[in-house]
Amino acid sequence: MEEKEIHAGPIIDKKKGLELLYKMILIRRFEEKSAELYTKEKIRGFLHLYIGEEAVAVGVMESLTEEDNILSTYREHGHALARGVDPGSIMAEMYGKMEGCSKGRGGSMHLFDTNKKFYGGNAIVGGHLPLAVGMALASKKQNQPSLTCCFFGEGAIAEGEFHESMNLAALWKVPVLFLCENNLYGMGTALRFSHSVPEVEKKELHTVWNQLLLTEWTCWKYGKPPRRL
Ligand SMILES: Cc1ncc(C[n+]2csc(CCOP(=O)(O)OP(=O)(O)O)c2C)c(N)n1
Ligand SMILES: [Mg+2]
Repeated sequence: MEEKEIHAGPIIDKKKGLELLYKMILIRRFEEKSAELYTKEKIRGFLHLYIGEEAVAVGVMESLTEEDNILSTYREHGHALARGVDPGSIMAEMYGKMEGCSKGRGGSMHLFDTNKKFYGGNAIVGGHLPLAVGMALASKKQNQPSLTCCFFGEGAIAEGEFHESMNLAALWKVPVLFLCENNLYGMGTALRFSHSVPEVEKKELHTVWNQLLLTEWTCWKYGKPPRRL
C-alpha cells in the first residue's frame, strides 16, 4: 500500500479560520438576542440555548456536504445556523410567524429546512436516532452518496432508541454518523445522577464501530479517501 506523507502544521488557513469564527460568533450573538427576547416574552414556548458548544456544530458542518442529511436535538439553533439555515427564518419561527422555517408551527425546538437537508429540531430525547437510521438506509438503498449526520446529547444514551438505532445501523451498515455532544448534563441534571455508568464512552462502543463502518463504506463505494470528521 502506498504510504502518504503526513504534514504537520495548521490544517486551516487564516481565511478559513475567520470564516469559522464568524459562524461561531453568529450563533453566540443570535442566542444572546434570543435569550433577551425570551425574557421579554417576545419568544414564547421553550428556548434551549447552545452557548458554549458552538465549535462542535461549526466544525462538524464543515466536514459535511450539501447532499448530507442532518438531524439534531431540541437544542438545535447552533446546528441550524451552522448549516446555513437563514437566521431571519429561524427568528421568525421563534416568534411563531408564517415566515418561519417551520411556518411558525414548530418554534425553537422544531427548526426544519428541507432545502438545507436539515431535518429538525427534535424535542423527544433520542426520538430522532431511529429516523437517522431510516434516512441512511434510504440513501443506501437508493445508491445516493449522502451521509446522515445525527447530533444527540448524552442524555439520549439512557433511551431505548439509542440502543435499537446503534444495533440496526451496525447490522445494516448504513452511512450514518452519530455524534454525541457530551456536556455532562441532561438539561440541569448532572450525568452521575441519571446514568449508572457515567463514562458514556463505555456505552458507545457501537457508535465508534459504526463510524468505522461508515468510513469503510465511503471508501469502498465512492473510491474516496475517508472524510476527516
Ligand atoms: C423521551 C423524553 N424524555 C424526557 C424528556 C425531557 N427532557 C428534555 S431535555 C432532557 C435532557 C436531555 O439531555 P441531553 O441529551 O444530554 O441534552 P442537553 O440538555 O445536554 O443538550 C430531558 C430528559 C424528553 N424531551 N424526551
Ligand atoms: Mg447533555
